[in-house]
Amino acid sequence: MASRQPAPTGEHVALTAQNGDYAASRPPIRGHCEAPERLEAFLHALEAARGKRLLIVIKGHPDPDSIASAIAQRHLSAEFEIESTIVYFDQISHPENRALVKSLDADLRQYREDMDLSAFDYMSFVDTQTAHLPVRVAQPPAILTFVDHHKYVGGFESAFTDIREDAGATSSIYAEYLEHSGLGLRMGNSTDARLATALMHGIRTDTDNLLLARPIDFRAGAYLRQFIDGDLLRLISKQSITARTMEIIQRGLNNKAIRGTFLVAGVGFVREEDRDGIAQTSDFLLRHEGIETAVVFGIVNGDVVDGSLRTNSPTIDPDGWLKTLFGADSAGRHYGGGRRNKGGFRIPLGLFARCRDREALWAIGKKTIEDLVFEKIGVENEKSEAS
Ligand SMILES: [Mn+2]
Repeated sequence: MASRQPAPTGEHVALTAQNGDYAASRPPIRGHCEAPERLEAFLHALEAARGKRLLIVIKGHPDPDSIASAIAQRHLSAEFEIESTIVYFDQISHPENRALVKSLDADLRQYREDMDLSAFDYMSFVDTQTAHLPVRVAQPPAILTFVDHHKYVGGFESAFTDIREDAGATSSIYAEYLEHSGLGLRMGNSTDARLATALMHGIRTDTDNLLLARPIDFRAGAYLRQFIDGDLLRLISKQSITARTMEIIQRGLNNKAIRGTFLVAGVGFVREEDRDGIAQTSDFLLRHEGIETAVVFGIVNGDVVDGSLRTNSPTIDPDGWLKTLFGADSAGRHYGGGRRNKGGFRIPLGLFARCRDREALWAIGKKTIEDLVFEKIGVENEKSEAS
C-alpha cells in the first residue's frame, strides 16, 4: 500500500487501493468527471472489500448531509456485495432530522453497548473531520473509505481518502461518484429517488439553500434533479420562517378547531406582504398528529379572505372540494381551486371591507368560513357513515 501524499493545495486524496482486475470488470468512468482518478480509486477500494461487512460511521448529531452521504456509501457498497450497517452515536436531536430519517426509511442504527463494532471488516467515515470512533473498541476495523469536505486534519490511515474543502457538502462528492461510476441512480426507481432526494436535501442544508454552494454542488444538483421526489423534498426541506410568519403560526395554533381528521384555523388580519404565512401555517398545522387536512384563513390587506388548504387525505381533491364549498362569483370565477394536495381560496369582502369595526368584521368572516367548512365535513361524514 502506498502512503498518502497530501497535495499542497488543501486537497487531499489517497490512491492506495490495490490494482486489480477492476478496470476490466467495471464500466469506464462516464462523462466529464471532476476527479476521475479519485472515483477510480474509490471503486478500487470497494472492489477490494467485495463481500465483506462494512460499518458506515456517522459522527456527531446526524444531519442531512451526513445521513445522505451514509446512505449513498451504502448504495455504492451494495454494488460490490458489501453488507453495510450505518451507525450513529449521538441522538438525532433535531425533529426535522428525525422526520428525515423516518421519511427516507433509512435504516440507521443508533449505537448500543451490545453492538460489537470489531466484528466488522471495514469502516467508512462520511462527512466528518476525524476518524476516531466515539466509543472504545478494542480492535477497530480498518478504514476503507473516508469522504469529507471539512478542513483536512489527517491523523489516520485509510485505503481511500477524498477530502474536498471546496465542496459545500459531502453529498455533492457522493453525487459525483454516482453520476460518473456507471453505478448511478435509475430513473423511476423509488429507492434511488429517495437517495437522490436525501442528497439534494443534504446539499441544500449544508450550503444554506445553495447560497454558499460551490461549482461541485451545482453540478451535483443538476445531476440529482432528474431523479428526486419533489413531494418528498418539499416535505423534508426546512423553510426559513420569518418572525411575522411565526406569529401567524402561533395564532393558528391558538385558534385551531379540530373535527376528526380536519383542522380549521383562522389567523385574523394579515398584512399583504405576510400573505404566504397563511400557507406556511397550513403546511405546519398539517403536521399536527391525527390531522389529514388543514384549512387556514385570514383577512389579507383588510379586504379579502385568503385561505389555504393542505391535505394528505386520499379522498379529498382540493380543487373540487374548494370549488364546491365556495362556489363562484357572478362572472363564474371560482373563489377557490387547487392541485393534488393543496389548494387556496380568495373571497373579496367587497363593501364589508369598509366596516370600521375590525373585530366584528373578523367575527363574521371567521364564522362564515368555519360554518361552511364544518357543514361540508359533517355532510361528508354522514355520507361516508351511511355508505
Ligand atoms: Mn457536511
